Amino acid sequence: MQFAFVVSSGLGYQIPNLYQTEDSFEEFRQALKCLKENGFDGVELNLHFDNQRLLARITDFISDSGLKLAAVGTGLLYGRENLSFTSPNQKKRAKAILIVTRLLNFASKFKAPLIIGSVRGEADTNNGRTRLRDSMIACDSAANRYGARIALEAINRYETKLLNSASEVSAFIQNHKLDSTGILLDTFHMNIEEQSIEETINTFRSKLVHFHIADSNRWPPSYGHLKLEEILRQLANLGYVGWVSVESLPKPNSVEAVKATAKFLRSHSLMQP
Ligand SMILES: [Mn+2]
Repeated sequence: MQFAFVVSSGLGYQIPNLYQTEDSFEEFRQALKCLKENGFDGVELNLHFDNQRLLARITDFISDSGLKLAAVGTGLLYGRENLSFTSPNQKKRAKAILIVTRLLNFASKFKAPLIIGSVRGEADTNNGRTRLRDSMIACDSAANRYGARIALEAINRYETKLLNSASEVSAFIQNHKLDSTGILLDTFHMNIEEQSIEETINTFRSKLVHFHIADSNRWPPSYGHLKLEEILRQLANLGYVGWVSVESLPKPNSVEAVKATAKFLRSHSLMQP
C-alpha cells in the first residue's frame, strides 16, 4: 500500500490558483516538498485541461520532487469549467470526453489511474443516464487503447444523483462491459451511503483500483470518528497494494492536514517512521 495526498485548488492540499499563475507553481513545488518530507510516496492531481506544455511542466515538477503520480482526478472539469458527461449541451459533453481522453493518455505514462468522479454531472434522468453510459463507453475504449485504467468513484447522494453506492458503480461497469474501468471507494462517501464500510470493501476488493480516505467530517484522519486505521489494515490484509490517497478538506490548513495524516499513519505503523 502506498500513500498519496491530493494537491488541488479544491480538496486536499489547497492551492487556489494552481497552474494559473507563476506564484502558484512555486506553491505547487512547496506542496510537493511538504508531502515528500512527511513521508508520502505520491501525489494525486486534479487536472481540468489538456494543454501539453502545462502537462510537461507539471511532469517536471513531479519528477524533481521524488514523488510518484498516484492518480489524476478530473472533478474540476465540472466544478470549474462546467463540462460534464451528462451535460445537455452536446459540445460540452464532447469537450469533457476529449479532455478526459487526453488525460487518460497522460496518466497512462505514469501507470496512474484516471478518476471519474463529479465530471459525470448530477442529473439522474433517462437522458442523463444514456449520456453517462455513452461517455463512459467512449472513455473506457480510449483507456483500452492507451493501456490506462479508469477509477469510477461512488459519490454520495448530496453531490450527485448518479452512481452513489459501490454496488451501483459495480453494476454499471458490468452492464456496459467497461473492461478498463474499476471502482474507487472513498471513506467519506461510504460513511454516508453504505450499510457497512467493512463489508463494502470485502465485496468489491477485486474491482478496486484506487482508494480515497478522509474522516467522517471530511477532515484529515484523526479529526473525525471513522476507524480509519482498521479500514486500512483490512485493505492491507486483503492484499491491496494500490494507492491510498488522502482527499480531505484542507483543515485546519493544508500543511497541518499533511502533518496530522502522517502522524496518524505512523502512530498505527501504517507509514515508516
Ligand atoms: Mn473521493
